[in-house]
Amino acid sequence: MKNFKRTLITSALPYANGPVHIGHLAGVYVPADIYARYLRLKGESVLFIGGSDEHGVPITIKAKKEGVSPQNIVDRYHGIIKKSFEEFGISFDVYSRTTSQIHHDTASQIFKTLYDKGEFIEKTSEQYYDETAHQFLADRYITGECPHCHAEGAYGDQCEKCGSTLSPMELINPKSAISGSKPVLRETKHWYLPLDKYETWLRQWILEDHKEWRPNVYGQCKSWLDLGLQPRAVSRDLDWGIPVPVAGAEGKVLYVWFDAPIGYISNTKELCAAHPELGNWETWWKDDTTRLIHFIGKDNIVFHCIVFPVMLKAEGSYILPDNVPSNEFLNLEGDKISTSRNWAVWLHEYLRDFPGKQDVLRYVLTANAPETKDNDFTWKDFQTRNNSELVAIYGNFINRALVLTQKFFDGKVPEMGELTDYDKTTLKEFADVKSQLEQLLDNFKFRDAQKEAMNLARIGNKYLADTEPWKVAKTDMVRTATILHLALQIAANLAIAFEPFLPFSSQKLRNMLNLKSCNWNELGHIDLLKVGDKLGTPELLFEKIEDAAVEAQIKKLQDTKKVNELAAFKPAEIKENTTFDNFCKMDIRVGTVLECTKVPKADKLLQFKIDDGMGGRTILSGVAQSYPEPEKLVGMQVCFIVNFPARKLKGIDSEGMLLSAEDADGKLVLVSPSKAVKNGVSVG
Ligand code: B3M
Ligand code: ZN
Repeated sequence: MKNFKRTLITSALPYANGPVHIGHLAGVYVPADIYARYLRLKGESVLFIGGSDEHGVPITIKAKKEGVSPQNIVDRYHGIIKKSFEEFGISFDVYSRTTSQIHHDTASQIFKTLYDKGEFIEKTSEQYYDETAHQFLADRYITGECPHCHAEGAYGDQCEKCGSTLSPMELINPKSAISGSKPVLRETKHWYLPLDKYETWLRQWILEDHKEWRPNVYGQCKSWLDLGLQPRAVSRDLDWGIPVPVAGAEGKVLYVWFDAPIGYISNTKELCAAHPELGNWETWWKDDTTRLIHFIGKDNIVFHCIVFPVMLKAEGSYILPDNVPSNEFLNLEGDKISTSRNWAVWLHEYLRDFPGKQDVLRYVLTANAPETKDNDFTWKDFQTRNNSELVAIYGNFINRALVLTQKFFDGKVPEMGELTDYDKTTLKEFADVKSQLEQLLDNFKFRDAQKEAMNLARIGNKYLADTEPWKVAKTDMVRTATILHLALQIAANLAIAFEPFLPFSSQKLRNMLNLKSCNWNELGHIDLLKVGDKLGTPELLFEKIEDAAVEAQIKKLQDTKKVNELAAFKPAEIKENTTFDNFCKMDIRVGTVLECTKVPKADKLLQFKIDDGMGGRTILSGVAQSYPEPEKLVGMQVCFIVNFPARKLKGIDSEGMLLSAEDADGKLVLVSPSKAVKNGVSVG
């Protein structure tokens, strides 16, 4: 292991075209923040770099849709995203943006250096051009019929219906999404980064020298390398982005994935310029005693493990990442999180619904972190983890220790007397919590690390439950003092151990304990509080989350699902023409339900007794699953066909057929006149 002197932590730059949701937090920002806080607490030299990714086609599409400029879009979302991160305690040293001047200069400079070194291949190819809008079309700007599933409206890069990856040339009947016109092919020149040239080097650097990378990351890199790398275009014909800084490149900008990772460098520069005490930015990026760690989601692996390292290697003066702890995806209630389907828990909405509960979400997202495989967030699990872990274990322990100290010792840390064997066993149990936590955190196992911290709370909680100081106080104040002394020392340890994970609660706990310092190296000590120290006022560290609160969230998601289903609903195709005579042959009538009951041994059927104005009739209908309380239908008017031959179902004669329609949930809804009419009247 190399002797590193400092750590540079980066976290993926989110696209500034929408707010951030729990998937972002779980996948990238919470783990990166835990790591940054942990290293800072250890007194190490660390920078944590963030920022918004403000270029790329999706931003221009959103702007066009809203009829505003791309700048307007990124200004809006950069603000919203930055605020959400602040509110959740993501402790960036800098959170800047790729539209900054310093970033434009830095990215142009790096492109220029590679260009001058002859690192790019120039290639002319044919691309779709919109002659009405006078511009080349990005893949997303071309729609047409999917060559695989033949759905209309597939994009030039992907068909959302069948999920296949496409190239614009494969689309059948391509259309420009800008003008609607048929695009033509036109020649255009672009610059390509020859990844293939670096394949041998990459194989050595990743597959041999970084076997310690997470299996999902290592595996993805290996399959890319095994498939063989191709030169990748690093420029685009677009009017939003960083202009390609060479002569003859008018109307062309750097590909967003070329400039975005350079944002890590630009943002470091910006930070160091404003804070000379942090040293020169180059020390952070060019000195090989700096350890560079990229936190990202799995869809960004190739860019951070292959493309960006090749850019840096080709440039020649930069360090390369030491590790890229990428997470898999977090799903929501069993479905993939999706911005377009609004299937997400948005951070700003969470805070509106659960004010002050940032740590609860941080805790649950880490407890379920998708470190090795995709994981699921459910509101039920959120509630359970809060109520039976944060409240019942951690919160309960802290509350007991503090309230009892208040009650028996006037809120001052009591004297520690002689230790019993049980005390000693308890102390032993948490003696190595520091080394255990370090072992996990150093290896990016945040989920297990948090479990370990919770285990310490469990030890404390059990200690009080077993020693029962509230009972001992009736007979032995010396022993009570010892118990509470130890409990308070464990509490102080918890404030440190949980700081990286639950920073808000740790701060609150430190206030309650009047604990001034918070130093990782003191973890495991039992002299963090001094006898006679006055404690602050005890407050609840966590509160119970009631059923109604999570039910409201579940309901909100169910409503979203309904809206999506309605939006996705496509009416059936119109049947072959019929004639008026044919229509008139159908005798449809209106009647009132007199009785309605379940048919025994048939879970789909209801038996209707209907006043049809002609002496009444019985009709069986397969709507039982849609009407669990059939008696409620009594009195309602329904429509039915009367000139069907009667048929026997479950031994009962059914004399007609009720009309119904399917709702968004697939439930059948009986057709009823919008106003009362006479029973027996014809529908036509
Ligand atoms: N904006 C993609 C994303 O948000 C991209 C990450 C850039 S990191 C340099 O998934
Ligand atoms: Zn398709």
